[in-house]
Amino acid sequence: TTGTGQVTHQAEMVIVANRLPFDLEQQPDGTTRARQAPGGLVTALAPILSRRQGAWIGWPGTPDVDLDPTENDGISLFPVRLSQAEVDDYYEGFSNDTLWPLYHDAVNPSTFDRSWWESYQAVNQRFAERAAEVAAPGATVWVHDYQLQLVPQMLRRLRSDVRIGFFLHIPFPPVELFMRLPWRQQIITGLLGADLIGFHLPGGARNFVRLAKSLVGVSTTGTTTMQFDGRTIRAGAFPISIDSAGQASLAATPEVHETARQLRKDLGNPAKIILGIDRLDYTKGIDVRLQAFEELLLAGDPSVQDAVMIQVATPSRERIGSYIRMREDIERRVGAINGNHGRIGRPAVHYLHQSLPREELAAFYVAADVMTVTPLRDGMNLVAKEYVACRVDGGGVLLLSEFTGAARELRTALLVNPYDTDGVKEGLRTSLTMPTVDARRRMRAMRRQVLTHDVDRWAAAFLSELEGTRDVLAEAAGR
Ligand code: ADQ
Repeated sequence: TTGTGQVTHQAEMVIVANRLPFDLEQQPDGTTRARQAPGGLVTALAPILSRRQGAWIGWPGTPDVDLDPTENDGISLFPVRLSQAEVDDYYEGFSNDTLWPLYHDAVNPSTFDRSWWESYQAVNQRFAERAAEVAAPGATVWVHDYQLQLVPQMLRRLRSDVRIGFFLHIPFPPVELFMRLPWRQQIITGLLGADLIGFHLPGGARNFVRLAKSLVGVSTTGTTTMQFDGRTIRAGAFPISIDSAGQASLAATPEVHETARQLRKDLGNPAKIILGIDRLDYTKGIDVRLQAFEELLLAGDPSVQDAVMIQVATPSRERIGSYIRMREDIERRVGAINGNHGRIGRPAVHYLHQSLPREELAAFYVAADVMTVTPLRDGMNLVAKEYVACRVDGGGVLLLSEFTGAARELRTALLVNPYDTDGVKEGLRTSLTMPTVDARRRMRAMRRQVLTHDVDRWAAAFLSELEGTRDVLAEAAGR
């Protein structure tokens, strides 16, 4: 598929996502090359994709460049071109400044801009057309996430023969919030082009079905099966996970062990290490945990004597106003805590605004006595699961927000309401002072959950429901 850009009806399985799983770059000789380590989603889908002439359609990450299709690890990659204006309006605008805040409980106000909506439609149409070109007759097409909610219906109009699945990686909001969206009916209709619509939680599926009934008039059988346009459409819960075994074996390597030991030493061998790892996003509640830590320090609480906090925040969406303001707020708070409570060579909070390699993240997880995951709202939260998978020693405490998808599965985490500052403080104090037997018992139950429910199982569950067979399970198990 390299070179000509002429591709027709050949892939049995097509993934459509805003981003390609690899960054693509043009070589001096004009050919395209993939770089960067693959993420969790592609790791899970790669074996299935390579068995089925799989293709992945997505934006390569740089605006205004035309790249030829290429192949990497047995997956055909089809780049979709986005102009700088489309990155501004479709991606940063409509996706990340309209839908993202609205779908996350409106924790920040959404901007409703009609020109962004125009751009969102145009880009969704382009993705749908690309998928229509690439898919083989009767192929399975799996569309991902909030940036592409119109693709299922647009693709169905072009190709009524293909089977279409859609998975939403973020929460699907309560009906009252969704109703604010000026284009609510179009979004619901767009999604109804799919045969199966997947959410992390049953509540998301229920919200969707209620809206489809009231806005589009679908009829329903049971709670999750809808009839629309002469077709049957199902909505369901498919909680995503990680490559649990891969994460655990990474954490068990001597290199990671040594890096973790060195980290503790570099920190001056504190009594406790408190860790946060997030994309720098206002939904993640980074301010919540800083506030709780600071209040315990201020009160001279014995639990934080000789504790240090590490906050790793991956740079994210750095051109959007709300992200710029939030970053300033977090960095000011970190400065204030260190100014008030640090000593020379011993800051109270270590803050890294950096993206780190997987090995290094694993060492942070291994070193951390308390992992703080305190989002105001989060679809799942894979960081919580990565921490659990990395604790091959059976130690560590997870302080987890109730408002994450992960909280439904990791029942023995220490659950907190991130809006309740006293509750988070109490949770942090409890985490720091928890008796080892109690901590280990909780961690044991969480490890059982994460190790038996990995991302392969998630992909297989979704695809077998979409295709109405158990074959995918066998396929995944046989790898
Ligand atoms: P995100 O909002 O990005 O995902 P999350 O699920 O926690 O949130 O995934 C973040 C990933 O980025 C993790 O794999 C983590 O290891 C990695 N990461 C974080 N900080 C990093 C750093 N500094 N350097 C390198 N890597 C870092 C969205 C939804 C979630 C949902 C996922 C998957 O918002 O709710 O769980 O998709 O569906």
